[in-house]
Amino acid sequence: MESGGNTLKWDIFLAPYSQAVDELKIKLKGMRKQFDYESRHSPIEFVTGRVKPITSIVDKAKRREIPIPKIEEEVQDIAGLRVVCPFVDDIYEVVEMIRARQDFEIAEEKDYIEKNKESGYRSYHVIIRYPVETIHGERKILAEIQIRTLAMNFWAINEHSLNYKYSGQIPEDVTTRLRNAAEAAFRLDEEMSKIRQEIREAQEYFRRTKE
Ligand code: 0O2
Ligand code: 0O2
Repeated sequence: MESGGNTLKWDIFLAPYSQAVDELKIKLKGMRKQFDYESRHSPIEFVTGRVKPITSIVDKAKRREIPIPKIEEEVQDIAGLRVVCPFVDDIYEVVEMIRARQDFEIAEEKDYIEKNKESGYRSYHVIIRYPVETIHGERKILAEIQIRTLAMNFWAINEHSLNYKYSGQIPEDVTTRLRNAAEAAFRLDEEMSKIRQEIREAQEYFRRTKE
């Protein structure tokens, strides 16, 4: 598999990942819809998904010294899903729902909420082994589901842009500001959790007045 020359082989390699992302988006959005149908508060605000761009796969493999044949096992986020929740408690509710599902297996869980990353990053990652039905039979691929609050998401997408801008070498003063911002986001989540019931009642009132 070449990074530049042979795009057709990459297309074939990535096809089951693309199918998995499409299917998982439908399934995870389906969970949200079921809460709507039952007029219950959904722990899911929104769901997004993407297949990792070829250049990012190749860069990551090079950085980690992963040989090409090992990419499938060692680059776990080629298929990536993101579930964004209003409150921290919702994250654990979503994790429980994911654990209870019968249509895939959990390969690994990484809790970066209890223990955030050095950068300040917070999220809960569930790596799953997902069966994709292909014209050649079933193939199990790895997919990463990142579950985080709106505040964690806001921080992560901004930090990600800065990392891209500075090619991973963010200046020290910006790094410090980002760590402070991560703590502020964490405190915002804590405060919002404390007034959660009030917020829910307000949303419920708003929903009823729209009907
Ligand atoms: P709805 O009704 O808004 O839930 P798709 O193929 O359209 O399902 P796509 O093209 O991959 O999804 O888009 P993307 O960027 O992954 O976003 C998926 C969904 O998340 C979209 O909703 C976006 O509107 C929603 N979304 C993305 N960012 C935010 C955000 O910051 N806040 C909120 N509330 N929603 C966001 P859909 O699919 O159009 O459906
Ligand atoms: P992308 O597609 O650009 O987001 P590890 O060996 O555990 O350090 P690994 O195996 O890549 O690293 O897994 P990790 O760190 O659990 O999860 C990888 C993904 O989590 C990243 O994908 C990011 O999406 C997200 N992530 C992890 N740390 C950070 C961080 O400090 N800031 C932000 N914004 N996101 C983070 P990639 O590979 O960066 O690719």
